[in-house]
Amino acid sequence: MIEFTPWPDNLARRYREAGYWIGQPLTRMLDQQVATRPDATAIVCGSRRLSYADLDRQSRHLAGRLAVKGFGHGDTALVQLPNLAEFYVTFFALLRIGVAPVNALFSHRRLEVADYARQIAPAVVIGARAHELFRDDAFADELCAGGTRLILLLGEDDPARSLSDWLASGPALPEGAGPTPADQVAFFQLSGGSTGTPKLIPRTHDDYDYSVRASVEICGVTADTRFLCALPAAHNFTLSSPGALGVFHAGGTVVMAASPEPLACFDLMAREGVTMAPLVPPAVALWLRAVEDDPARRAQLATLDLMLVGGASFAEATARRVPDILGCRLQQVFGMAEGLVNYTRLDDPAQIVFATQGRPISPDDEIRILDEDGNPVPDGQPGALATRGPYTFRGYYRSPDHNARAFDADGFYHSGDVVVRENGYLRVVGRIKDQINRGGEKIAAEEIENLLLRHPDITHAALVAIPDPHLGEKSCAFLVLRDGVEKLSPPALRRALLEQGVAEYKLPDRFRILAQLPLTAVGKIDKRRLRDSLTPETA
Ligand code: OOB
Repeated sequence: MIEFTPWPDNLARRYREAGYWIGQPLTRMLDQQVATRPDATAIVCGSRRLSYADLDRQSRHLAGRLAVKGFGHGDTALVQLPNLAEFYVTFFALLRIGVAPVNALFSHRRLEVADYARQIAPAVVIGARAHELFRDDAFADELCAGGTRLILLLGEDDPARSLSDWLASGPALPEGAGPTPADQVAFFQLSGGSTGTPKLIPRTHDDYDYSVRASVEICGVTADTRFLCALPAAHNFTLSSPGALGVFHAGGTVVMAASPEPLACFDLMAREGVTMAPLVPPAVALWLRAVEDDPARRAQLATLDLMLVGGASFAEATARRVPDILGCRLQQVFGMAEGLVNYTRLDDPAQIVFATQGRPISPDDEIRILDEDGNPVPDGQPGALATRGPYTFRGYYRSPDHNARAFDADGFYHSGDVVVRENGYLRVVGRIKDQINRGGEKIAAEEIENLLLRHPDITHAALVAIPDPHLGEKSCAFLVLRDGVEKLSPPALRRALLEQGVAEYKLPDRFRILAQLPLTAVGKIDKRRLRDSLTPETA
């Protein structure tokens, strides 16, 4: 069994009695579709169309071969696949035999992937030759030296290691193989992070399945839904809010796209009749501009009924343009990989839809909004968000110190967001966690500061958010250099970071060299002053 912090018994009982936790593995959604409509299209991926029967069969092939080799409960897997059908086939295969995956983003590089491997010691690694990490065998060999027993790669020639071969055929599942119990860890989500190392979030079948089923209701997903997966498939938003899993639950179709780039997506949407699309705010801005530049393109979006926007702050003025220009309804989503997801509702008045980030999924999502002393603030006042509920986790994987800070004595998770609540609806107005939200991609300041400090010429480093008209936020690194060193060029600094294997989206957009960093009264780096020192021109 994989260790995790469970919910206290009284709450677990409540969540079961309320019908949130149904005691079934996540694979039940696939089983249900295969039993009722096996020939319906589950996934469109380039020129390939996978029916639910195909998705089930391929995932059983991989599950069978893994199980026969002895992989099963207690094992973990590290998966890094691009937005292709294989992502879901692999996900269900692993769940089917109780191997818990971490799904790394395809933009993650050596630093992130190696750190996930260090944390979970994966028995299996599933990657792609198209990713630089697996272009040659050096990294794979390292993983094997560290205890990984099997590496499978997409785009591999050797049949023993070719993911495609393992999906093409396989034995039946051996007696006794099956998913982990529903109240145990099914897989790990990735935290956006605010500390030096990325944290992993254990999610159980019970809790995740509830968030998916409830999201399907709230977002109106049906068997007729044709859902665009253009953001990273592994992200909580695209996976479960309502995400591809919501679509599989309802028996609809997931249409895979490599990125949210508007022109490619528009062609795909017109061809496949896409009805629902989740996007981050910067992508919405690109879509709006693409249609404004050439209004004839709007015809390609004729079938688009609902756009979900979340992951980062969405300006009300931009939100208001969505229905007119793109010709679809808007639903705002404020969620987190740790659990809590808020949606505006489809029957909410326009003012709520445009100006708030919605309300929680569940009547049993408990929300506290707290002042600096931890006391509740009145409605309408900003405060720090704390929450617990039937699908909000109770602890990061093997991170006792961090958990002691992220959770309070009542088991509420403090998300680090500053929100205002009015009539039960939340608006996200700020952040206290030391994180940069670069168009929905999260950067933990401390992680990048630590990497910068490894540079021999840097003595102090502070990464802060700067406002950006396109991405919402970009990052600026303030640096103090070693005595005698006058200059470090931004390209050289970026190169030094890339050489450490960090994902490109985490590279600072700007660098500023200072003689010293301003300190607060208690001697911490005064990031507010650093942020304020960046006027729009210098930003
Ligand atoms: C989603 O998940 P994560 O884990 O990448 O990031 C969570 C954080 C939140 O704590 C908040 O700081 C920010 O992203 N965020 C938003 C937001 N949605 C997320 N900030 C402002 N407005 C929003 N609408 O980003 C995520 C997970 C599930 C569904 C949607 C987004």
